[in-house]
Amino acid sequence: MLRRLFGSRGSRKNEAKQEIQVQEVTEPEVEQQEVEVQEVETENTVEPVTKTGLFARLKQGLSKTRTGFIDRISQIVTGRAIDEELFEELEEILIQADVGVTTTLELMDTIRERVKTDKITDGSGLQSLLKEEIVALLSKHHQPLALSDERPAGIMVVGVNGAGKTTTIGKLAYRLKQEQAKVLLGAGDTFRAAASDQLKVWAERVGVDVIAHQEGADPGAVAFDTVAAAKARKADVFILDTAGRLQTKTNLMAELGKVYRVAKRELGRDLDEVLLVVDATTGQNALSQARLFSEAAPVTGIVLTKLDGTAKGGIVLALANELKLPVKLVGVGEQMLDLQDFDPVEFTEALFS
Ligand SMILES: Nc1nc2c(ncn2[C@@H]2O[C@H](COP(=O)(O)OP(=O)(O)O)[C@@H](O)[C@H]2O)c(=O)[nH]1
Ligand SMILES: [Mg+2]
Repeated sequence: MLRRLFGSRGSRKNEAKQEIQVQEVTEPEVEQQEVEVQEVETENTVEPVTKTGLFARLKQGLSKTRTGFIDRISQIVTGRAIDEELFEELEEILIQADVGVTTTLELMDTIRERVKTDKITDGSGLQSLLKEEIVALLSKHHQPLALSDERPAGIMVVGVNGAGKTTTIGKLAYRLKQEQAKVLLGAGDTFRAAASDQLKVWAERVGVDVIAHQEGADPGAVAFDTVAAAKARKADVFILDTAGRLQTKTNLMAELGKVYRVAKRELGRDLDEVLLVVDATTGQNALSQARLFSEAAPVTGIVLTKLDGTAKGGIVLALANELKLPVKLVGVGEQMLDLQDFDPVEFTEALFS
């Protein structure tokens, strides 16, 4: 979970010093966050402590889904013999948790098969089997967030309005900064002045710079300037925000494609990641968002936000199974530390524990 995207490099520390003004503003907050985590755990080295802290946050963030999904499964399987009625009840819970009909039916087929071949006869065996099959399903197309060694690395963030794009960028910038990376943000949501203000607030908190234009400006121009500035300032990574748009509005989707091409041309290669931010509470619509955004821009992965706000976290299974796109990050709250690498085993563990 704490996989580093960037190694810590001494030379970057000197560069970071040039941004001293911004850092002064933000350091108290950053330290506060760290203290919070350390209080949850304790002792010795920072690494295991923080890791346990992140797992606790993930568990906490998944508590609604655990109650509405996994706990209900525990209730129905406990002390039951396995029969068709139990399978049907399980199926119903999966569908209600937003796993989706297609994925539920596939999952249930596998489970029915394995119950036979593994000669499972009791409810607790069935639950262990389900857990194993969930890990297998989530691992199918799994790929972590990956930034190449070329500098600057480029990330573009897309999605519908209110999905959590800007918040995700803030959290991701925080994390990269912790890894000693020099980060530059691009305020590509030029629809409303409030949108770039929101990004600036995050930037100030985290202690990174932002490239922004006036309200109503061409988002392609922001993309161009962001990449050019990232190169000129020798940034390690830039993250480009974009305006939210409905996947059904074809002209706006075409504009997104243009913004991507401008960034790509100026960078001289494909961006490292085009992250589609999806709100976990939107249910099965997430699948349609993923399909149509992928047609407009070369989406490389999904960020699933607001898992803390829903009992229907089963959507992650539908996304992992029905799209060729990996879920790369999950959002489990509004704070800086509430963005985590998606790890199939850890995620399932947090869900079942
Ligand atoms: N609870 C919770 N809220 C989130 C999460 N991610 C984003 N939000 C909230 O969702 C709202 C919309 O987020 P924003 O980043 O502005 O969405 P954008 O329109 O896609 O840029 C804000 O109030 C965020 O604080 C999350 O993982 N959990
Ligand atoms: Mg936004």
